[in-house]
This record gives sequence, C-alpha cells and structure tokens, in this order.
Amino acid sequence: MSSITLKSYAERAANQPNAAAKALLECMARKQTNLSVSVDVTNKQDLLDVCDAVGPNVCLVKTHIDIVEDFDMDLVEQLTALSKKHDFLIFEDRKFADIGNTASLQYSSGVHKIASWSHITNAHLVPGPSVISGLAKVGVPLNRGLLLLAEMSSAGALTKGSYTQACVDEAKKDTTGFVCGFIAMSRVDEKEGPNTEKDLLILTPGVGLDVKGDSLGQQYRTPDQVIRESGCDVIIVGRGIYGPLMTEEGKKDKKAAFVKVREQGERYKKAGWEAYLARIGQK
Ligand code: 5BU
Repeated sequence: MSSITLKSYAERAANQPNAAAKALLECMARKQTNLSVSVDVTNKQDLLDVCDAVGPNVCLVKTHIDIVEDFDMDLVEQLTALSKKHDFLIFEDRKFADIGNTASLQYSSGVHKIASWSHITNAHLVPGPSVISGLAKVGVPLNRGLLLLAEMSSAGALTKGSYTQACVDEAKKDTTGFVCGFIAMSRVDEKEGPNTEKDLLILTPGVGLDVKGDSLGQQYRTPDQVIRESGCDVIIVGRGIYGPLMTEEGKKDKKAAFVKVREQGERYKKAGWEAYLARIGQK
C-alpha cells in the first residue's frame, strides 16, 4: 500500500468518513487550493473584509474568535454567509485543553457557541482522551471534525516524541469518528511507514515565503517544504497574507492594503498547489 501523500485530494475525499474532512477535501479539489488563511485581526469588519478578499483562493478560514473585540453573533452570520459565497469551511483554532466536561461546555456554550458555526476545531491531548469524548458529544451530531495538536510550529515546542506519537495513536483508535487529523509539521501518521488504517488530514501553520520567523518564537517554512517535502495537506498562512493591513501605510490606505492582501492570497494559493501537484507526480 502506498503513502497517503501520493493520493489526490479528490480520491481521499471519496473515502473520507468524517463529514467535515470530506467537505474540506472536496472543496480543495474543486477550488484547486490547499491554502487556509489565518485571520488574526481584532475587529469584526477587518475579519470579514479579509475573508471576502481572500475567499476565492482558500479552502478554509481559520479564526481566533476570542481576539475579536466587537464580537457578536452577527459576525458569525456574516462569516457563514461568506463561507457560502466563496465556498470555504471555517476552523476555530480554539486549542481545547481541559477535562471532557469543561471542554464540551466551552465548545457548545458561552459567548461564542463555537460548535454552532465552526466546521473544524482542535484540541491538545494533554488532558488525555476524555477531551476527545467531551468534544465529540457536541461535535459529532453536528457533523464537525476535530484535529489533535500533534506538533506545534513555535521554537522549543514540547509537542514531540512520545507525546506526538500518543496523538497519532489516539487519532487512529478514535471510535467517535470525530478526530479527522492533526495540526502538525510533518506526516506524523506515517513515521513508521504508510498509514493504511485511516485517512487523516495534516494542517500546518508556520508558513511564510518572505521571512523565517517572528520575534516571539514563530518559525516559518515555505509551502513547498510543508506540502511536498513534509507531506502535509493544508498550509495555514496568517501575517504572510493579511500583513499588509498591519503596516502604517496599510492603516492609512486600507483599500490599497486589501489589494495586496488579495495578491498575497493568490501567491500562496499558487505556491501550495504547485507543491501538491509535484508531490502527487502531476507536474
Ligand atoms: P502567522 O501569522 O502565519 O504566524 O499565524 C499563524 C497562525 O497559526 C496563528 O493563528 C497561530 O495561533 C496558529 N498556530 C501556529 O502558528 N502554530 C501552531 O503550532 C499552532 C497554531 Br497549533
């Protein structure tokens, strides 16, 4: 049996049992993009405007909804409308890490009601597999998907070795059908040869074409290193795309900044897709 990395996204979509992962793979194949934009801006209108600008080029919008200062449920409604308009899914990067009961309440309730609008979310396995069961109780009936944080992109991350392996083992033996992949820097499920048990997605942050890192430990690799060399499936790009909005110039002339944001989206989409075609031998 061959590696998951040699299969097309469309082929994998056809055999994917998790509804959210299936929808994501189908969207990637349909739009020819493995780009996820991480929209880490702190006001509602900027968040919506970035999604509208890059929407045509992405398969997935990643949010940190708790950083939005003027959050309200109208934001969620508008974001959902944009996800339909541009054909992308939504991933709230919540990184749940509490006991099952608390995680399930954090996922379903509170101000943000994440499960009601986010197709995919993620969790640390630090509390043990009960965090999966707690979240699954809420997410499975809604056809959501869960990614385990098997590896992080920041310097000195403790997500390595036996911890990473435990994430892989839990994902493979998950009986809820909720776990559909990982946040990871490499093909963690194929460290010991092809994974023939269960198709799992690998989404990878820490992607940049112009710089190697930031002043707070982030480390960047190129789309080619992530998709072709490391065998990951989705590139997650934040400041590399919306960065033009954050400069003094961008704050003064938002219209011009959004033109650049759109261009960066196209650039990362192209780089990610070329790396994928090279990986599956179609280029
Ligand atoms: P950047 O602007 O491209 O550096 O943003 C990366 C995003 O991905 C940001 O929202 C982080 O919270 C997120 N991230 C990450 O950078 N590294 C990780 O290991 C994980 C998430 Br998990």
